[in-house]
Amino acid sequence: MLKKTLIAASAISLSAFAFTACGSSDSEGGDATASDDGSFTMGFAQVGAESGWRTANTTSIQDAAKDSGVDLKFNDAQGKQENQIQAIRSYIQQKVDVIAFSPVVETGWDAVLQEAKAANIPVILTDRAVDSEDTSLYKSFLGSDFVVEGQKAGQWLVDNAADSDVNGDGKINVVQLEGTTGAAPAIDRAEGFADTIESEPTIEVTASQTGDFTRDGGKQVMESFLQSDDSIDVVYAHNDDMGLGAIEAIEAAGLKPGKDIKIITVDAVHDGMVALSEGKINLSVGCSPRLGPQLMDIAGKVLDGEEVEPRILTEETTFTQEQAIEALPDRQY
Ligand code: GYE
Repeated sequence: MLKKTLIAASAISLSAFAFTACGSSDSEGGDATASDDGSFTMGFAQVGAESGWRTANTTSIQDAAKDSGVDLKFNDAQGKQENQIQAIRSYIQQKVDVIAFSPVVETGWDAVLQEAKAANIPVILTDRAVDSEDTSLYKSFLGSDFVVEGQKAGQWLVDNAADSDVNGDGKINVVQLEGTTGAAPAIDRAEGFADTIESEPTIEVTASQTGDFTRDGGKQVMESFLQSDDSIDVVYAHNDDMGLGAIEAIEAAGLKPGKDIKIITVDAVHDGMVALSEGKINLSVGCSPRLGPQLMDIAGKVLDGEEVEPRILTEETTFTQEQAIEALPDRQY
């Protein structure tokens, strides 16, 4: 037991060293105030690099930190909650001024968030929610409303039900590619969609499985769906990347994505928008990854002692094939 604790402790201090070595902060931190010139140190614990959305989100955060003179310490947790917890603990040890993170899953954050609170380091949730009942554990949650995104996806299908019974059996059979199990966007996008399609009894989700928000995951799950079911009318993918993986599987099976099987995705980031403009995706629900500028702004306010809203929503839209063709030339992600 003691040995285990020692190993764990040395792993943490080793990684703390690794983080320190990459950063260059001379801030005292831990006192929840920015320095006189408004600059501060932020520790950011990112989910990983699982999707085009995530890559654009990371770029936005890094660019915004640079633009606002924030000393950013950045960690990529490779999709693992334990890595994120370790990164947050390291930021606490380093006494950063503020911690921001995008929680890979909703549950299991109370202990580490209590440690940050005890160290007087404010925390800002970015993009994804935690299910902690104690909302004093974080100052604000910035990001999209994923339930609404699921509702928009469902509403499009309800509105286009007449054209979506591709195989003509009188039912609209939907297969769902879920995001990472336990992640807020996977839970909420499934819920919003399910609630909305209830108004159209011919629509039914016949199979649903996680593709972990990755292209490969989406491809593999779609391959197995196609092998066991030849009556699929629609794919609802919780992000573009899984939809793009599904497109590969559908084409490999000799079918036309967007025609023989309709595809609805969420994110509307670059590669998804291209597939949409080519007619391979039928609708993509927008979810902006460009949270960096707003995040730096909120962090600055928190450190200045200003009140911030506990929930800050980003505004989103949806894209049809025609709208994707129009939007693509000026789109930065
Ligand atoms: O939709 C997906 C990514 O949390 C909103 O995570 C984000 C989701 C996004 O992997 O592509």
